[in-house]
Amino acid sequence: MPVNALPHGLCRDCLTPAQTASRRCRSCGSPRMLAHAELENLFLAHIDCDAFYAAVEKRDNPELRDRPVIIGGGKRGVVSTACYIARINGVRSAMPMFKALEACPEAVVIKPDMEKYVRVGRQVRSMMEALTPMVEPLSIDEAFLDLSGTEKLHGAPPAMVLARFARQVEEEVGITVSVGLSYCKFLAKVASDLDKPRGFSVIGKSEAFSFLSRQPVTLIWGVGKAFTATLARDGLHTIGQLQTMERNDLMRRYGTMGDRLYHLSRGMDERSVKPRSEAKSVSSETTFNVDLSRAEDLVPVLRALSERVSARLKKADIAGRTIVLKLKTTDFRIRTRNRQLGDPTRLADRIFHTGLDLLKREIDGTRFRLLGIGVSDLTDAAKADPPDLVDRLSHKRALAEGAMDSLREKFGKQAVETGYTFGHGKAGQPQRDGDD
Ligand code: DCP
Ligand code: MG
Repeated sequence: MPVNALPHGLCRDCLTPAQTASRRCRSCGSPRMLAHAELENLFLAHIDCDAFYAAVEKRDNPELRDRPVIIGGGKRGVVSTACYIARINGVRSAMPMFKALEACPEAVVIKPDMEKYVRVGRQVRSMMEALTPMVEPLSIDEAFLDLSGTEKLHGAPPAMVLARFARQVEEEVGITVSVGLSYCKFLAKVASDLDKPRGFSVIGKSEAFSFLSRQPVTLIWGVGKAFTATLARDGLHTIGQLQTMERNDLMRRYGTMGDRLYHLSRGMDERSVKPRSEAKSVSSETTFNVDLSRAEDLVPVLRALSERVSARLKKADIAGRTIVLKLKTTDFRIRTRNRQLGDPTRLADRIFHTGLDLLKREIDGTRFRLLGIGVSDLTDAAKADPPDLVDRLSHKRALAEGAMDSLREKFGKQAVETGYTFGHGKAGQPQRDGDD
């Protein structure tokens, strides 16, 4: 067999290609064989780490290896995740801690160390990015990979590349992953969950329809608790039932979700893998219903936009050093004004006050149809907003903003409004908003 020939099977331990579907590897005797008629034609993968937080803690403390481990019990008092030993006893993510300990009293409970998990998650992600630039992260421990067109580069088809990757993560990171390989996102994600932990499942085109027919409707992406209940009221429980229905009928009953049910139930999913592009700046802008010229109308809008930019920076765990104000006059002239800060920021308050300084100089009776605020020179959030000892007030403001963030997280966005946005700025109500 030439080096680049496409194997129909392979051993996941010693990575030897196998042309036939034997139960054990002829080379190393391992039973972890992977074989599928379409193995050489499938390129869309979903990779998800197994019991992620718990696996990282077990790696760092080998004494925990054979013990049930639960990560959680932080502020919310629920289980973040549990290792597979604890899961055998019925412990699950999002379960209240007291219930988890009822189910598994001998479990070792560990408080989450988010910084560590983010670090490990990034390490795994950069290993994925070494395989292909087409990596779309879904969360801290999972991503889609489109490996089409990488065969020449790797000298091996995607299935082999993925098996190699899984082994490499075990050796270099010290945790395990599960892989799903298919021809579309929906089934790749479903596949990665079929054989956890240390799994590798393949769903080919030939069996997709019959495989799906036996599954519950809850497997379909977007079918949550409420929608499952709606479908159950209509007597629909399995994907097989959806497969017998007309598209028009499903759409009439369930709107756009009906369209999704129609396609996904048949294994039709055209969504492509979208790598998260490195943003050069984060900004937000608004085009007004009526042109505005007065500070009292513009300032509340600036405040709201600053909050939005800040929220997005915080979510992405980044910060920026340059604040950019953008204005568009009624004759469509664009004015941009920049200011570089001493340290990068992601705080709404600093973005707003810097933007306000820039805005004040532009208020001279000119009528504006658009206002935007953004942050560029992006960096990691770790360097952002050091406690400012000189300006105690700004430090206090940063703390207050942290407190507002946690309130918002708890009670929703509307719970906390600052003096600038609350009840102001009706005239500046957006006609059209845009984020970049
Ligand atoms: N997580 C959490 N709260 C939840 C679900 C998950 O804090 N309700 C965290 C802990 C998990 C991590 O996110 O370790 C990844 O989530 P997964 O859903 O991928 O769960 P695990 O990786 O823990 O387990 P699995 O092997 O099922 O993927
Ligand atoms: Mg996981």
